[in-house]
Amino acid sequence: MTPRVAIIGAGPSGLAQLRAFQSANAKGAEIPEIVCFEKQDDWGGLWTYTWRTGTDELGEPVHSSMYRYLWTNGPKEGLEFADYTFEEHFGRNIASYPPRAVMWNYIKGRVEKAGVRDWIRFRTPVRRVEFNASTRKFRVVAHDLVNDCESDEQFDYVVVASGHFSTPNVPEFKGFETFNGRILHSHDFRDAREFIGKDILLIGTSYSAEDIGSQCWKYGCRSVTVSHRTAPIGYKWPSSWEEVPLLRRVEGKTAHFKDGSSKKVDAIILCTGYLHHFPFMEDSLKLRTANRLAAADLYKGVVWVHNPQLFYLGMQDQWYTFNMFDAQAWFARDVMLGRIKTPSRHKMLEDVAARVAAEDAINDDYGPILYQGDYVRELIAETDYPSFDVDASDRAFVQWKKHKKADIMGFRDNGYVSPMTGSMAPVHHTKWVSELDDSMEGYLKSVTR
Ligand code: FAD
Ligand code: NA7
Repeated sequence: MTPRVAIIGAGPSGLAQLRAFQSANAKGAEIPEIVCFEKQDDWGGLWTYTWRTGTDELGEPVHSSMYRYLWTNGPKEGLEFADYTFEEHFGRNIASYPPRAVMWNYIKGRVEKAGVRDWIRFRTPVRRVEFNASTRKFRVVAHDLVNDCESDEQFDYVVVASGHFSTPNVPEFKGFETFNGRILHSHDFRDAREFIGKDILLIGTSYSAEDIGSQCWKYGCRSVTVSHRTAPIGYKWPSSWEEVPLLRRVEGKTAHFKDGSSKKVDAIILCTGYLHHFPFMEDSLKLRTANRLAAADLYKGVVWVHNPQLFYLGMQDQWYTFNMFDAQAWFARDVMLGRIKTPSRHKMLEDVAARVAAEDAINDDYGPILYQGDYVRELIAETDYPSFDVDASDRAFVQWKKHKKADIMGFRDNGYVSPMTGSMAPVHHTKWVSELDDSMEGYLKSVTR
């Protein structure tokens, strides 16, 4: 009987898995029957924009955490598909930090070309995955939201590609229940213009804090205060920014910090990250990991060490994204096709431990980039995923980091060399600080500075 594969999610990771199987099939390989379950009504994962927050029109938690005016926070040269370049999609090279709509178009372009949309059941969240040790099959229960009915099917393999930047981590601080302003998590942030003229307080010091603060500053908030638990971000911020220690309590509209200082604020945005959240996986199959480069219990960062018929894609903290998901999907595909044999559980656990130790030994800002570049290099060497110049991607990331340190509001005005074509990206026609148009048409206008 033809084996059956269930893929959970049609974001960049799930789509990488579809493309991996389709490309093997196009080269003459027999492939399993594929069913991809996707809870949203379109593909692209986080890159689909919705104005909605909370629950959607069918009562599902809204997946996307992306917001208006979002431009990529890292260079596109770190995520380019090796089998589908930006030049192929847009007919020319484009600048290095595309806004969300441009990225979504690029993501869709590859899978439209591959013709895999029919493998996806949209508006169908997976509710339950169980494994039967005697039949060695998974039971997958999914909910067709439109017709409000459940399916209950057996699969030989399951690939979890449901993302991990969607379920917010929401700490509470003393006085929140009586705060006289707005409190939200970055997952629910949508439009910086809401905060024009306001004093905002951000908790957290990672990408969401940096970018949401920069957005609000760019669109005209009055001040940005960033509160840290561990250490300040430390970039050269504009004059209306300040970095302060951790929030202790709020009273009325006044926020009090650990060092005794205080500030009156209109809104508090919790940029406190996300939870790896898999309520649909039975306990023994559930990934429990921190947001780190070496995710727990995943051999080669992909295969569930406790049951190698189960795969998790894209569960690491991410510098590399799309081409890393591809490298993982090609690897998972080859395990499922029997082209790659997984070692004993003991050896797989050793592999995880070695990755954790290597990550723990990193001691500078650039180490994580090179670590993840090495990981991508390792995986692509083991499959027929097109080889590419990972060094060029590493270099783009290293330059990106330096550009941020030099000018946090200007780093997006730089361009980098494509690891796929070797061509240098043009600079965008308008400087990021004064570019208020994030539409695809606006971005692709061929006006030069
Ligand atoms: P997701 O994109 O989250 O896709 C997961 C999919 O699974 C979704 O479509 C979801 O609906 C579906 N799903 C979830 N649960 C179920 C279920 N039970 N049943 C069926 N379907 C389900 N990366 C970059 O490279 N550059 C950036 O600039 C960048 N900016 C970002 C900005 C923000 C605000 C965030 C939150 C992330 C950003 N990222 C960025 C990282 C992002 O994680 C990746 O780019 C990418 O979207 C991850 O792909 P994924 O498929 O693993 O997960
Ligand atoms: P991250 O990268 O997981 O960062 C979370 C931040 O939140 C980090 O600075 C944490 O501080 C901070 N945090 C977490 N819990 C708390 C509490 N309880 N109190 C104070 N501070 C806290 O999440 P992001 O949303 O920034 O980025 C996720 C993705 O979205 C990323 O890939 C981007 O591309 C967009 P810590 O340093 O641990 O003290």
